[in-house]
This record gives sequence, structure tokens and C-alpha cells, in this order.
Amino acid sequence: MTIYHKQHHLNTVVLYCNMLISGKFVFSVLHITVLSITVAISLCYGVPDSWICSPSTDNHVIQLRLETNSWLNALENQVKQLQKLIQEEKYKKFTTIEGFPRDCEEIYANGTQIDGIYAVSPDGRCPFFVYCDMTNGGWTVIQRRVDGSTSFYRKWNEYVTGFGELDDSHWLGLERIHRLTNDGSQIFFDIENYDGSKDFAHYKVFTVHGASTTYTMNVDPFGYKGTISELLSYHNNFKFSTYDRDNDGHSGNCCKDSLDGGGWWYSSCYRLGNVNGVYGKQETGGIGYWTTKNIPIKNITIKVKRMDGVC
Ligand SMILES: [Ca+2]
Repeated sequence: MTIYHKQHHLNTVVLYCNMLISGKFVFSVLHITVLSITVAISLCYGVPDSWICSPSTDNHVIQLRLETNSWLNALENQVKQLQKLIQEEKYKKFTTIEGFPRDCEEIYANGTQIDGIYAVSPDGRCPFFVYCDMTNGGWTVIQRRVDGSTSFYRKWNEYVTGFGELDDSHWLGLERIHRLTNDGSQIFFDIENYDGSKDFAHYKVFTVHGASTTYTMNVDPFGYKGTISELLSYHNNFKFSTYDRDNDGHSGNCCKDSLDGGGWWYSSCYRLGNVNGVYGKQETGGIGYWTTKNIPIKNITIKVKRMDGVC
């Protein structure tokens, strides 16, 4: 083995130790992987043939490769375990709530104005992740439909806790929506139609009450602005319903009987809207709202922000 190789490996070991000391365990393990490969290559190409890699010892090389692969697999598993531990440690950290921003608006006001996923704690209790629309000034997204990757045909418990991917289609969850809107909130619907045109609906007063009220929703149409008719107040003061829990104002079960199973604050049954309906379906049951007929929606984002004048 040449002096260069020895010095290189010594430097690598020192670097690894420094990384280990500084707590970069995952990167250290990855570095061990690279080191193992380097040693293996050095053994094959950096030493005299008579040692290991002579033509007569091909079987040894094959054996060495097999062992190296085995080591790499073991290391890969260790990396995965470490990543899991780090993830768990992140969540553990969230049991301490101090220092978490209240919502996306507060993050935006403090100078972070890039769309993305952030941890918030609206009420000083355990934090949770949300997607922040910073492009439009710090709105907290509570629902998003941008493709059919996530089914919204879900049971009550899932609508309470939330589902989907925050940076993709998702429902944030009734408990979190309640915590975000309990002190008074605006709500904004970004609507994209099938012909590519856009619409919006903006309410200045929106609240979802807690579990003891079955997540009853209140909305005030005063000051409504939008490019579609004012429709959400049709759902004012209704409890939330899912296909397995009928709290709607209909003699039947809106979600189960006619709307393909998406949850909402249905009355009898919807105006704005069936936004948790089936993605891509343009008939009743698909994502849409009702004027004198069902108006299909291709994509939609629903987001909330504290009421004007509320600190
Ligand atoms: Ca009913």
C-alpha cells in the first residue's frame, strides 16, 4: 500500500472521528461505507498481486466482494435505524412547545417567506406540521387536492387526525383545524377549474369548534369576497359528517348515499362544497360545489389565517 493510500486512510479515519464527535452519526456511518469501499479497492488495485489479487486468487476477490456487499447491507440497515431514531428524536423534541410559531402568518412575519412545511403550535400545546403558503402572505393550508394520489374516502377518525402528504394532496385534520381557527380565522378557497381558469372564495370569519361539538363549523358571510357566489354559509352551524358518522341535515347520509364518501360539514347536502369528493370525477360525487347544479373543480386548496385585527 503506498504512502499516499496510508495518509489518505489516516485522514479519513480522523475525519470520521471528528464527525462522530460532532454528532453527525448518519454521515459518519455513510463515511464508513465509503471507507470500506476504498479499502476494498485498495486491496485489489493498490497492493502487489501476490498479496490478494493475483490471477490465482480470483475466488478470494469474489469472496471479498460478497463480504463487502454484506457489510454494505448491514451498514445500510444501521443507517436506516439511525434515521428512524433521529426522526423519533425530532418528534420527542416537540413535547417542549416553547419557541414554536403560532402559525404560518407568524413565520412569514418573522422573515421566513418560502412555501413549505413548518411546525406550528397555535395554542401552546403540542406542535404539528403544516404546509405554509408564503407566496400569498403566510396562509396555513388545511386541505389540498392536486392529484388523485390520496383517497379522501376516509372514516371519521381519519378526518379527525388528518391524512395525505402535506406537500401534496392532504386533509390537515379536524382537531388541528379546530386549534388553528378556535380564536377566529379567515378562510380562503383557491379553486382551479377544468378549463384552467381560477376562482376564489374568501371569508373573514370562520371557526371550527372542538370535539365536544362534533367539530361544528361557524362562518359569517359578512364581508365575503369571491369570484363565485357566497355558498359556504349554507353549512353554517353544522357538525362534521363522514360516511361512517352521519351528522348532516339530510334524512339520509349525504356522504354515503350520494357524494362518494368525502367528509364535510354537510347540510342537505352541499353548496361549498363537496371539496373532499373524488378527484378527477366531474359529475356529482367528484370535487365540486353546487349552485343550481354541480360545478366540478379540478384542483383546490383551502387555507386559513388569523382574523384581521386579532393578534
Ligand atoms: Ca342525515
